[in-house]
Amino acid sequence: MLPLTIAPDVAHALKTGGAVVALESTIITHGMPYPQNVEVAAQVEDDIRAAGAVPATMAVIDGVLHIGLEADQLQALGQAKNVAKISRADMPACIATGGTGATTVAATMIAARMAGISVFGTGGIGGVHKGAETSFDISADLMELAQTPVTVVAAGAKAILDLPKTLEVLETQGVPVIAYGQDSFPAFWSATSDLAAPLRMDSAKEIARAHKMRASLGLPGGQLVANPVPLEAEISGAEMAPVIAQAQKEGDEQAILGKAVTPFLLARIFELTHGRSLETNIALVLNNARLAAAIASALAVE
Ligand code: PSU
Ligand code: MN
Repeated sequence: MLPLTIAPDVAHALKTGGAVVALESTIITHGMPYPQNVEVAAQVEDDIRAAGAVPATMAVIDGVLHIGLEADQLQALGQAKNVAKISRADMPACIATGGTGATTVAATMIAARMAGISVFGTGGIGGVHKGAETSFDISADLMELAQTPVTVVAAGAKAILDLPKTLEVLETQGVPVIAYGQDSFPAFWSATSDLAAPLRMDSAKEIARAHKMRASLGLPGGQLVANPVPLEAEISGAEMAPVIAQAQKEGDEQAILGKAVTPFLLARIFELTHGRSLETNIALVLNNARLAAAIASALAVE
């Protein structure tokens, strides 16, 4: 038996065909420092409600999979130390052993699919790391997008990753990558990169239709919607490049590996930019939540 708790407002929306947006919790526990992490998590939920949808933040708490968290649970997660970061591989063991863990993009997609939630808003997805040709470090997020039918709204992929290789793997896996309102594939802190996105759409309605069409064709998997950070909040690629290179060099020197790589780089980049990267991160997460709410609303009426 699966220990599962669905928050009352989420359960109600799902039952009545209302719009619901899934949210991850690794961004809270491993992606941002306290107290901004908890403030942003609450603001994201407020913005989704203001847009007429219901937020469902996912986490495993004491062996129970939660679809939608209460404010005090968000607070506790945001302050807790040593919360596990759970992806597809870790989820069953975490639940079975009564553990507590924050869900990555992959694990959040799994939880969303189980609950019947089709749209998920986050910051950036995991991808192919630089040097993957020797480290084999490729995020499970990419394979999840290929098999779990959830549309994920992210600000592209972080420039700490190898973006061309990330796009190649997504193509190989048959994942539609849709830039929102522009041709360029966004690079998280920067609104554009020098890579063209494979697809472009200009409305939430089109994205909702494409989501439904994948199911109509009997295709597994979801879609990645790459939503550029608002221009007034971006940090240009030229400005980020040396910062990323520095963080990467330190990570290599300290032999940071596996799950620890992404949190290490995000924390170092926060320090190296004197907190500016976090301002940008917050702006893009809120922007993605609003687009996710619009897509979920469009899906609800289609
Ligand atoms: N993007 C952010 N902050 C984060 C992450 C992504 O802005 O904390 C997290 C997401 O949960 C994503 C995970 O699924 O990092 C990817 O980790 P890895 O590279 O270890 O697969
Ligand atoms: Mn990895």
